Amino acid sequence: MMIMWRYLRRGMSTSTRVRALRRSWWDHVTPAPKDPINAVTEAFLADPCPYKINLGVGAYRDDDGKPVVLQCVREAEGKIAATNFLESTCAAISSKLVEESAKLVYGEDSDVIKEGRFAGVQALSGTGACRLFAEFQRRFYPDSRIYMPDPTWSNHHNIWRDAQVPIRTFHYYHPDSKGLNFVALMDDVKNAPNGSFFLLHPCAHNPTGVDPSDEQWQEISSLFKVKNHFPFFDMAYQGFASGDLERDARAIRIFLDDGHLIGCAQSFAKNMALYGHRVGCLSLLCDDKIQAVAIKSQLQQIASTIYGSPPIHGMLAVSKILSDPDIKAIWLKEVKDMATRVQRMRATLKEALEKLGSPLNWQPITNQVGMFCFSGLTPDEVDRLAKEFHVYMTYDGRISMAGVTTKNVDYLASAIHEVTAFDQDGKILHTVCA
Ligand code: KET
Repeated sequence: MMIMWRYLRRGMSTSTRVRALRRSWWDHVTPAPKDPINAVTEAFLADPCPYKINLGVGAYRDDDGKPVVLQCVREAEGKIAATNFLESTCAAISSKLVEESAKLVYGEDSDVIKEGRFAGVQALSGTGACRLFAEFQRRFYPDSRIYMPDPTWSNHHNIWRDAQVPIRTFHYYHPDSKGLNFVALMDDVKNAPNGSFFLLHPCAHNPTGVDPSDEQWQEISSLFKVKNHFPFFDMAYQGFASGDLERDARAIRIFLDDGHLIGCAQSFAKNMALYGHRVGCLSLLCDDKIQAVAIKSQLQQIASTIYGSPPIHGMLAVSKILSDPDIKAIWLKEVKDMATRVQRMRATLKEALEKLGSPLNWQPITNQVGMFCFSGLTPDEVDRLAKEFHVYMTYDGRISMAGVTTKNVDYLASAIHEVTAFDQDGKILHTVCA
């Protein structure tokens, strides 16, 4: 600044002065690191190849590879379009959304619902719900950390980092077995300081597709009780693991039965295919109604300073779907259909790789659940898939199974077989089962 004023005093022209001032404001701003998932979409869009495949972002696609508008959403939109909403009715419907969302997670007949022992707010999809909670955690437990699984959805790290909550990871995935590293996970839970915050994926873990069994969840919950840890569940794929929303809530119900106070971020981006509408919910269980009122007001206050209030259109549709029994029945069937299509593609991809004589073990494709398959493909192999075969996925080898269709699955299998069995010069890479 001092140097600049010296220049100004020496009689620079006005435009030079303005430019000097402008340069000084933003010179230090460099490009942010690319988001690993959005970077895949960008590379895919820039590729002119007609048979390219996008297996990056975890958003549902139909068997033609197209985004879907679910029938339940069409029905709900038909009903809400006829109504003229006043501000007060929107607030009431937002509360309805929160109540119905909480029922999905904690159970229609659960005591927390009957007694109103939860604080919930509408949130900007799953990301917004996580961000609100991270901010809440920092405000009310400023010295706490968050423990998250290794690996986890890449944005979890950014969200808690931006909220200035220190991050620790806990063991989760075993690359050799391509399954859960349960022993190491339990050790990490045990060794964390008592009263730590833990981020858990209740079903369809992203990116691994590996979930603990009910018995393992039970053990985790019991250890959380002993250690007095706080479980925060990020529920972005309810319905996608098993096709049944109740079944996919079982991990949370196990914790609930053990008497934990729980936090939960919910997203309707995938299970209602409403990605662009940003509809979600954050709920925190409380000891009583008085606590619930206080916590809700704090969450609302955090939201109001960041974005005011959330958009209403998607919220109206989701509220309608959840509260109208006929439309809800359509939705439950559609969730089942989406999950079944993804499961079918898992089986088909595995079979196709085996038919090609791939020497690798592809069993994990069907053992894993949810939207993703953590394939074990290396960054080099992922790179070759994009450059030689126009198949795009994140560098950690995560395949969004929602992008696999009956039309592209054979091509995908041969591309994966090529990059895993042969090097770029056609030399054989593997001869025995890995
Ligand atoms: N939690 C998890 C575990 C998750 O995978 C996502 C999105 C979100 C929260 C955020 O969801 P939303 O409701 O859209 O805010 N994951 C996929 C999409 C993305 O990154 O945007 C993905 O991993 O591809």
